[in-house]
Amino acid sequence: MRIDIVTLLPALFDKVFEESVLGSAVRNGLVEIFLHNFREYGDGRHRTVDDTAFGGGPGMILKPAPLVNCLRDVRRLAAPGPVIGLTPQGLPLNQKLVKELASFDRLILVCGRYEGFDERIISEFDLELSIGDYVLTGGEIAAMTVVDAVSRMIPGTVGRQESVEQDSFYEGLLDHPQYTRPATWEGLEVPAILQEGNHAGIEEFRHCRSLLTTAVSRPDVFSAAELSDHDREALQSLLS
Ligand code: 6GU
Repeated sequence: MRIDIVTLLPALFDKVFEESVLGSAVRNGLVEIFLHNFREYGDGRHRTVDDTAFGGGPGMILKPAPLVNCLRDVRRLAAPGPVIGLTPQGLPLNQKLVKELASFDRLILVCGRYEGFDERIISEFDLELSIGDYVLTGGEIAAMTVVDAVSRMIPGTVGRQESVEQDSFYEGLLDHPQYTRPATWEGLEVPAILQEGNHAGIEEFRHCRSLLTTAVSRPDVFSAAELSDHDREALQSLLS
């Protein structure tokens, strides 16, 4: 997958794309990332990219021309892909959207700074995305989040694809708790069933714990999950 990122702060991305799982996906060519600084398209000697708001108000607004001119050049660099603006007004990112985004061969991510984009920039976007109900100083950290979440859906980026398939949210439920050695630590025991070789039993135990954790900590996710009759019975017996 090719990901183009349009930003005023390309240097912010360096470490994130060099290190860890994402770094190795980049080195292995599973994900190709290109950074584009739209400051280069700014007006005048100072390469100005922002101005005050019409109608007044605090903060600076990103001017349409520099960003849109940059974006048009970026689009032409490769086969088309959705142009995604990162804004707090966008569609909230979730795992289902991440999976859909991972099916494209190319994504173009546009990061804003200052108080926001001039509204005429927005019509260039195929989609606006938000990473949650809080405000960041710019879209860069949101773009990193999108790149990270999408990259790990590409086969080969995460060591074993099963680990992706067992993630929180993958089947619409949160992950079950995990344990590693030692079996007893500071008096706390790993559940006995996990220490025995009964694979069907372990599956059942984990699935029940997923259901329970989801019901307790994310009732919104739980109500959206498709439960089987077996799931309902299992929960009933846990709660009775
Ligand atoms: Cl995508 N951008 C900004 N600036 N703030 C956010 C966000 C994006 N998502 C949540 N908060």
